[in-house]
Amino acid sequence: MSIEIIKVPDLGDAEGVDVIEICVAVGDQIEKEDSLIVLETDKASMEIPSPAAGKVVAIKVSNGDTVSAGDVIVELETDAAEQPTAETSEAKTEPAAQPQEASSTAEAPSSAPVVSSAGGTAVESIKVPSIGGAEAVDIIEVCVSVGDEINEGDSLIVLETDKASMEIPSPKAGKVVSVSIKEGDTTSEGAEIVQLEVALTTSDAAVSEQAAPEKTTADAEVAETKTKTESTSTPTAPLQPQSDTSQATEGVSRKDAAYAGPAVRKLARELGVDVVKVSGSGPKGRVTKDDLKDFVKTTLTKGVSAAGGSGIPVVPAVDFSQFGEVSLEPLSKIHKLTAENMHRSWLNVPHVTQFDDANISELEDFRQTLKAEAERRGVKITPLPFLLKACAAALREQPKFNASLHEDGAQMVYKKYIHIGVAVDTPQGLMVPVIRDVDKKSIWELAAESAELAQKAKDRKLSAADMQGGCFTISSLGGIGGLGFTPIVNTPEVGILGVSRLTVKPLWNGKEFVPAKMLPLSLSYDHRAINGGDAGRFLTYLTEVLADIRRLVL
Ligand code: CAO
Repeated sequence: MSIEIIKVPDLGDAEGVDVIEICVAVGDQIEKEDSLIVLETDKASMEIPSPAAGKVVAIKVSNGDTVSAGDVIVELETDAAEQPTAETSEAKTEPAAQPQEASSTAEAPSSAPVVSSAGGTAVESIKVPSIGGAEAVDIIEVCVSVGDEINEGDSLIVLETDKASMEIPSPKAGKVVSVSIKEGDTTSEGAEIVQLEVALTTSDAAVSEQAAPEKTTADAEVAETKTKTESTSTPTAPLQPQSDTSQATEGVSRKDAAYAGPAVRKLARELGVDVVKVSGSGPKGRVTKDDLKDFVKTTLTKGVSAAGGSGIPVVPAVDFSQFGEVSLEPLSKIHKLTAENMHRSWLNVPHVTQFDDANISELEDFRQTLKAEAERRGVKITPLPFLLKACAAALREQPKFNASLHEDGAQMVYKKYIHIGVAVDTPQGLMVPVIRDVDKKSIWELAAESAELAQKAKDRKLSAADMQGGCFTISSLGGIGGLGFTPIVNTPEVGILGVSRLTVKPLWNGKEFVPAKMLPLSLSYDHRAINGGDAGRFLTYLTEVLADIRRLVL
C-alpha cells in the first residue's frame, strides 16, 4: 500500500477555477478514471478523472473552492504493486484537461460572409471552431433562435463529451437569420451553427468585396483574433477525445449531481436556485434554462397561492406609532428561541387537539391528606406529580405517544424510556426542563424534582442537558387559570397535554347530581403520527387513571 497525492492537472491558462462538485467521499473505493471533482469556468465545466484506482483517504478541496494546476485534490491509498509510479500516473492525468495546442484553437467559431447586402449588412455563416480534434460531439443546448439579436460572445450552442461541456460563443454581434443545427445533433469542427446578419464596417465591406467563396486570409485573421480573445475563457482540452473515453465514465458516480451546462449553472447561481432540485427536460435529463425558469416560476407561484393552502402570505409591516405612542424592546434569547420552535412546529405539524375533563375528586382528597407529610418532607404537593405519573402510565399503554417520526418520514422511532418535559413559565420566557424516567419515580420524587427544575428554570440555571430527551410534554396552566387551551406540540415529540384549572361541576351519578372536581385536559397531537382513535384511547385511559389513582399500581 502507498499513498498517492492526486493533483489538479494542467488547465491551460485557467487559474483559480471553481470546484463545483466533489464526486468522491473519504473511504470511497474508486477505479482509475472515476471522476474526482468537477471544475467550472465561465464557459466550460470539466471532470477531473483519477489517474489511479484506490481508496480515498483524504479530500483536500471543498465545493466552492477555487483551484489551479498543481493543487492537491485527494490522497489515494493505492496498491503500490499494481500502480504505476507517481510520475507515470501524473502523466496519465494530464491529457484529460491539458489544453496544449488545443487552447490555441479554443476560439469562437469561424465566420465567413456569404451574402453582402447594399444596406451595410452581410449574412455570415458561423461555424464550429476547432474543438481539439473531437468528432461528432453532442449538441446539448442551442442557446439562440431565429430572429434573436445577439452580442459578440453570447453563447450559440453548448457541446458536451463524456467529460466536459463547453459553450461556443458568437464571434460577432448580429441577428440570427437561420439555425443550422438542433439539440441532440452531433457536430464537428467546421460545421455550420447559424447564419448571422451582421453590420458591415468599412473594412469588413472592403474584405467582403474581395472575398473569394473559400476561406480568405482576412477570415483567418478574424478567427485568429477571436482565438486570442477567447482562449482563456474556453478551455477546450476536456473536449479532446481520450484514448479510453468509452470506459472513462463507467463507474463514475456523480453523487447528487445535476446534469447542467455552465450557462445554466451560472444562471442558477444568479437566481439562487440549487440546480440539483430542478428536474431536467433536456436530452439525458439535462437541466435547461427553461427548466430553471419554470422552477422559479412554480416556486414563486407556490409562495403566493393562498387558495392552494401552501403559501404563507407575509404579514404587512405596520407603523404603529401613527396610532399612538410605542416603545421598542428586544426579544430575549429564550423568547426568540421559543418563537422559532413554536413557528416551526405550527408550520410542520398538523395539529389536532382533543378535550376531556378528569374527575379528580378522589385524587384531590388524597392530595389534601398528604399535605402534612409533604411539609415534613419539605416538598409542595400539587396535582403535577400525579399528572406526570398518570401520563407515564398512559405513554406505556399507548406507545405511539412515546415516539417520534423518523426524519426520513418513513419510520416511527419508539422510545423505551419515558422522559417527560414540563413547561415552566419564567420571566425570561417559556422553558421546558425534562424529568427522566418518570415511570420509575415516586410521587414524592416527582414533586421534588419538578419543583427543583422549575426553580432552576426561573433562576436561569438549567443546562442544555436538563432540557433534552423529552418524549412528551405537560403544560399546566392550572395554577394560573383558564377553561382550556390548545397547546402546540413540542416537536419532535408527537403529543402534549394541556392542563387547565380544575372547577367543581355537577356530575350525574345515575341517581343525582353530585359535586365533582373536574380537571380540564387538552391533548394536542401530531396527526401524522397519531390517529384520532389513538388520541381518544390515550385521553380516556389518562382520565380513568386520574379518576382512580389506585390504577397506577396495577
Ligand atoms: N387546578 C387548580 N389548581 C391548581 C392546578 C389546577 N390544574 N394546578 C396547580 N394548581 C394549584 C397548586 O396546587 C398550587 O396551589 P397551592 O399553592 O394551594 O397548593 C397553585 O395552583 C400553584 O401551583 P404551581 O403552579 O406553583 O405548581 P404546579 O406544580 O401546578 O406547576 C409549573 C408548576 C412549573 C408547571 C408552573 O409553575 C408553571 O410554570 N406553569 C406554567 C406553564 C406554562 O406556561 N404553560 C404554557 C406553555 S404554552 O405557552
